[in-house]
Amino acid sequence: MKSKKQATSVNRSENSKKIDLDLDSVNDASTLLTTNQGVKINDDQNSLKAGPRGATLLEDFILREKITHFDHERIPERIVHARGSAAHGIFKLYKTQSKYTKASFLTDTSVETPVFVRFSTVAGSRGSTDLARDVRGFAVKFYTQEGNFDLVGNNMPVFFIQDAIKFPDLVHAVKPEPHNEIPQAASAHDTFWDFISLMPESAHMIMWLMSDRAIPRSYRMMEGFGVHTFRLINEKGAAHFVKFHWKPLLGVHSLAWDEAQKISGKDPDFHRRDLWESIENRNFPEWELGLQIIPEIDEHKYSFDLLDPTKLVPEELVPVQRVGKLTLNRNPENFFAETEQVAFHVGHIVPGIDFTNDPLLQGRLFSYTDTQLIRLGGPNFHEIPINRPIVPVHNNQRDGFMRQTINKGRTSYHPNSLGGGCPFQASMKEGGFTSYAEKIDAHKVRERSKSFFDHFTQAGLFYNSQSEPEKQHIVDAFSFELGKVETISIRERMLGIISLINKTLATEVGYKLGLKVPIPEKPINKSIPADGVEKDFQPIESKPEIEIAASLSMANTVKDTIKSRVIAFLAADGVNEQAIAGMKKILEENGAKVDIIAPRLGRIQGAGKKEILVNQSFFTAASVLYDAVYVPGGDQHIATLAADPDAIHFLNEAFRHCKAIAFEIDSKPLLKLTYFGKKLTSNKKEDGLISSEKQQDIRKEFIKAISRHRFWEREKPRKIPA
Ligand code: HDE
Repeated sequence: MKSKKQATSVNRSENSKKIDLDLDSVNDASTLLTTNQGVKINDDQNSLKAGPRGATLLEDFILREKITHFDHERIPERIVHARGSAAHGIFKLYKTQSKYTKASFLTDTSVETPVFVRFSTVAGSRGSTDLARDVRGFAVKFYTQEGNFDLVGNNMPVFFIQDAIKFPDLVHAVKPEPHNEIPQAASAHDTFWDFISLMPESAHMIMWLMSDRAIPRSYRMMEGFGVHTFRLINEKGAAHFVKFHWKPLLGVHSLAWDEAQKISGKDPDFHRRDLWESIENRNFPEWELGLQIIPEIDEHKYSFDLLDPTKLVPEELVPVQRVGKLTLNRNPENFFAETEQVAFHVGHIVPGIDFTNDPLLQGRLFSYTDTQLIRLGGPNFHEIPINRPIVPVHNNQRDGFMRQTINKGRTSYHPNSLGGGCPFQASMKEGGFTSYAEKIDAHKVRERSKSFFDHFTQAGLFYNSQSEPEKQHIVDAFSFELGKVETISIRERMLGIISLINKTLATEVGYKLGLKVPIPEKPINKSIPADGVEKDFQPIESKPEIEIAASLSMANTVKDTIKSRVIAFLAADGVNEQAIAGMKKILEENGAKVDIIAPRLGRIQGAGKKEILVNQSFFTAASVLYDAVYVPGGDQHIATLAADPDAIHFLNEAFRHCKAIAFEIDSKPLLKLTYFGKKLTSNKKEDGLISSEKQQDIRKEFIKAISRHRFWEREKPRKIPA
């Protein structure tokens, strides 16, 4: 056996060429080919046959093992959240939260808790695009010193439905339609909007889904939310309600919808690649864990019900306290073993954290174990390395498919005397989990609390809190999605629901759909109260505590960094190398990445005869994959680009998607050929267009512009070709 780091040859056959490999990528147990039973294989080229031209023998256990394993390489993908990407990291607490919880990872600031985080889209299958308009999963497994805690959240703080019993209906409606399996990873189809238009409780979530939050720039630039209200329990057994948040240190940023659709073609792995490369480049993604703490006494204080997962607690009412930092610093070694096999469960909690009666959360507590049984093939999925806690596991559970542990001894029951009574129950002092003793005194009913029946107030609050461009994007998203719906009555019914959220929004969407806003059908909540008589409850309208919540708009996010942004430099032979070098240096010093894009790969020659390495060509790159564009000067280079339609398209598209573009004064002949070049001749200053003619310090101005992310105001008037 060779040591792990030693270079070696992987194939020992006499005539084969020796290949030197870093043994990190090779199984370190042995360098010889073996069966799964460890038997060394002598011939991996031929199956066992009755003579060279004879039938293959059933006896060939090597062939059968190999083919059988291959046949089972794919496991059922997740029914939802199938498309995902993940990374390892650590969580570090800033300040003890012992006032609220006894969970050690939230009380002991000396501990670094290892984590594994998986981001996902919901509707698409495993191979679908990262860029779907969709909710993003944000699932975090904390390997704490008291066992695993999974915070299985999303990038939106609310959900479509209030009760778990509707989840299969929701998912059937959004998945590709059953007769023709169309469309993939998209909610823009009849069955989804049919369901939604009949489910008024989804109104708030639909506003988030139609907003730019559904098309993030990067997983690293998304917020995360635990969605449900949970409980924190302290050492004395006292409880507080809590909402969990993740706040990205790079701010919350999104793409343009046109851009997202194009990226789906140019690089459907865009988010996966972005996460992977950021970690490889040591631009470690970071979030702060935020807690909104609500005393138990305030349970009924608000105009909404804390147990209703279609409502959020505005930060303006209960501030988010940032208590620690999550840093993702290591990519998985093996996608299948880690990202695919990780099994999250909202029911994985540790002492100091507990549930509430949110009916969606209660249903999830059943679903996540059940789904792993089918997906990972049995009850032993906790033994897969990525799912194992870092603390020892001792119990009397035994056997089953794929059992890894070799339990020793005679006893697998409790109480026992033959095994000395082991394993023992843990007292509270020893860290044993005890459930919060919430008082329950009620009739058994299939009913929903009336406090869940205000479906439109927070949907309206969300809309009112958006900036003008964000509002416009919501109009566009509804117009796109409902425009793809074939059944006119569904479009109309949905328009009616939108009018209950905001009349102007409904009128604008109606205009785009060529439909009059109908008088909305009265949404009805069917319920059977305790007296057994079926009643229809009309939605209620509560008086919100606030009219606008600034925290809900991405316009108010962090906009002071260009860290990890990717900037395109367009160049051709004859480019001014000093301009390139100067701009590149300052952007990289500020944490951005630069790609030189030219008509061909290889090296180009600058005006001063210096060679410049090209990173991408117009064949391999596209403006939608970049955050900003820089056009250096140089007569010959500008003339070449001006004659290249791909270069002109690149610039037009970057302009259309509201990106920062910086150009040196001598690039004018190229810019004149672009859509926005005409604007340059006027003296009117266009935000985000930076020219060495107009700005004193083009480099400083460019950095400021990139950190603003996008200049959405540019979309007005909205007739920009590209
Ligand atoms: Fe999930 N959800 N969910 N969900 N969910 C799954 O579990 C389910 C809900 C969320 O990266 C499944 O292992 C039910 C809300 C994430 O592996 C499944 C209900 C929120 C992930 C399941 C919900 C989530 C899942 C599919 C309604 C945000 C991906 C595969 C009662 C707070 C985790 C799996 C990963 C995955 C069921 C609603 C988040 C089938 C029944 C609300 C991030 O068990």
